[in-house]
Formats: sequence, C-alpha cells, structure tokens
Amino acid sequence: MEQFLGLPPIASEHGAAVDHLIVLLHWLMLILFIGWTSFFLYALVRFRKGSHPVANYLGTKSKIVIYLALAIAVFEVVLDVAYSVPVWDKRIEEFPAEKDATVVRVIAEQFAWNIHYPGPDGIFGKTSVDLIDSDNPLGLDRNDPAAKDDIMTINQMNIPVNKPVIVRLSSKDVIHSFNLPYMRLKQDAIPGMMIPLWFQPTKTTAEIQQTLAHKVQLKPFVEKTKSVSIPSEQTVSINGSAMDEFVLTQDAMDNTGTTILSAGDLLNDENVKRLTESQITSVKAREIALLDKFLSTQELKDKEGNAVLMKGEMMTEEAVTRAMKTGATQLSVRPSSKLDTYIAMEEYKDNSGNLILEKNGFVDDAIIDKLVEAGIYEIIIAPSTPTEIACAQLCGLGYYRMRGYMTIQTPEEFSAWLTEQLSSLQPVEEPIDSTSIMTDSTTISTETPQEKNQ
Ligand SMILES: [Cu+2]
Repeated sequence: MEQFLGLPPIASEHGAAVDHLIVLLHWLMLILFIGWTSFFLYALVRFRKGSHPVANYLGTKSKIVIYLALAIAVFEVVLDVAYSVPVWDKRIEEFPAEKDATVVRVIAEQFAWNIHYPGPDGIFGKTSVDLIDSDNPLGLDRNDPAAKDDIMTINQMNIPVNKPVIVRLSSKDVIHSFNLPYMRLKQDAIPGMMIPLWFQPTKTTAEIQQTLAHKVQLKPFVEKTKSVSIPSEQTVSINGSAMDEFVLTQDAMDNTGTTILSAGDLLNDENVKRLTESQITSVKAREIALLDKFLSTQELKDKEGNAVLMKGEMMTEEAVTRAMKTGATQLSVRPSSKLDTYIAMEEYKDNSGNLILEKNGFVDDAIIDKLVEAGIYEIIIAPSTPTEIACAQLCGLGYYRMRGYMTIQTPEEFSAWLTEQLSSLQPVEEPIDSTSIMTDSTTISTETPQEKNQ
C-alpha cells in the first residue's frame, strides 16, 4: 500500500507511525468503497422498476445494516484510540528537553520562511516590530546582549541529524502551513501565536539523495530534435480587438514619437486599447512561437557573422525575435530535459579523462549535450534539494515562491555551518549592521536551482 500511495521516503523518527496510520485509513476507505459500490450496484438491479413496479414503504427488516454501521464505527474508534491519539500525543505532550535539542524559530511571511537560531548562548535575542525592515525581517534587536550571536537565514534551515529539533512556529502576516513532507510534519503557522513542534531527523539530506538516486537515459533528450518554423515579421492592422497570439517586433510610436508599446509586448486587450487610444492603426508584429520549453540545437548568425543565437539557448519569445531578425525561417530545437534541478551522484569524464560532470554537479542541458557527445548515454541523478519546506496553504503561485530548503547535516557539518554563520557576524561590533548577515543568507536562497526556473 505504501508503494501504491507514492509516499516520499521517511526521514524522521515518528514518520513510520504516521505512514502506518495513513495506510490503515486507506484500507478502511478501500473496504468501504468496495462494499458501498457493490451494494449500490446490487440495489440498482435488485430493485429495478421492472421487478418492483410498486414501492415498498417499510424498507428492510434485516439487522445486518445496523451491525455493519456499528462495525465501521468500532473500526474508526480503534483507529483513533489505538493509532491517531498516541501519535498525536507524542508530538504534542512529549517534547524533548530544550538542552538536548536544536531549537529554532521559524517565522513565515508572504513569501518566505525566516529562520532564527539562538546562537551559542542558546537564548533568542529580543525582537521588535519597529526594527523590521527588508534587511532585518524578524526585527532582531542587535543591541540586546542575547541577540549578538543570533543567526538569521531566509529560506534555508540547517539542522543536525539524529537530534531532536524543536521549531517555534509563527507567521507575520497570514496563515501559512509549515510542511516538511520527508519528516511527515505539517503545522499551520498563525499570526500572533507561537506554536511549538518537534521532530527528529534520522537521515541526512545526502542520505535521502542516495535513496532517491536513479538512472536517466540521456539519448532520448537529444534525439527529440526537430525543426520548427520561425514566425516572420508582418504588418498587423489594429482594429480594436485583441490579438493575443501576436507579439510586437518593433516599438510602436504615436505621431509625436512617444513610445506607446515596446518590442516584445503582446497585442492583448489592454495593449490594443492603448494603441487605439493613440490612434496607431498598424504595427510590426509576429505570431508568438511558444517555444520556451525548447532550446536551440544550432547557432544563428547575422549578416555580419556575429552570433545572434547560441546553441543550447532557451527559445524564449525574446530569443525567437532575435532568430527572426536574422531572416531565418527554420530552426532546429529540442525540448529542455528539465533536469537542471537534479545533481549527478557520480562524476563523469570523457575518453581523454576530462571531467564533464562532477559529483553533485547540476545536470543542465549543455552538459547533457557534452555527455552524449562523449558517448555517455546514462547517468545516475538525484533531486538537488529533496528536503524542502513547502507552504501547504499553497501560497505564492502554488508554493513555488514560498519554498524553503532544509539541509539535514551530520553533527560535524552542522557545527561547521554554525561556525561559518557566526564568523560572518564577527565584523558587526559597534555599529549594528545586520545587512552583512542577511546578504549571506539571501545568497543561499537565490542560488538554488529552482529559483533559476522562475
Ligand atoms: Cu504560505
């Protein structure tokens, strides 16, 4: 049943108990589904109009229905008392001692996870709403002695493995939901409330990547090369109605020479209105190509021989316009492999021993081309950031903007990370300047591969 449900690997101590409960619930639902559906089908045939032209107002006299309903109720009570409540109780009542745990504050906001560590003194520094700004999203008061060694990060939570983690969860604006799928942990973050939760990770992120490692064939990506036609520039007359499938190839100017729309703008309802208001009756445009999930497998040059479009470049509408301006009518493209959120689990070299892809290196399309050229058709990959923090309220465009990363490390790696974070605090002696800390942590979040795809 676990495999059938497609649950991600478990990486926390209590995860197996949660999965066990999920499996039991699904068995109950499956039995009920089969039972009720068969009874429904039976009733359709048994009590059809042909055999029972007159309705019977008394109904069944059999006791079996009551026994069945009671049996289901008993099963549900057993599920609650024997499974749900104990699992819940352990999460809520049996908190580990703070001295034996990694304690961290997580404050959600639209659209980020702010992570706050108390530092070596184990005490969270004072925070104040008045101090909140873009460099200090938690409003930490660096003048407070307890705050001097506090570490703040955005969208990046590092924790050590095999040690309890206590999260004090809250939110600055709306209700968010702190979801760690691999930990089987989910809790709403509510403004004005500090909700404690705890879990104990049992696997490092690297170990989870090992369990998720799988082979991928590279040749199919390269073989899907096809020729597409590049739309040509045309004069489009504006008649008041939207032409969503057209994009401007030249700026549109009114009589006075003011630019109303720029090349690349779509001829949607709003833009057509603006053109009509400025009494522009015709523009230079082309049909949109919708090739942004493809990349070019050839290079295009202009008349002077300058490269206009590179091999391996993604065919955004902007790139298509560049290609169009060379006068080309056909272009060879292939779909993007979309593997750039994956890393290689081994290193790959060509025949002369030159490194093409290092271990833990990202698998982007240019590298796939090189690997296939070198005769390497199969590689082992794993997701680069399997352990994410998702907002289960699906805020921020289906959670993509509200995405944090959790890195579970060995105790040595974690203390090295802490030391590194603390050393970046050192220069902040007299003038309290939190920007240096925040720059560090924002770098972490902006360099992740997912962000590249936005
Ligand atoms: Cu949210």
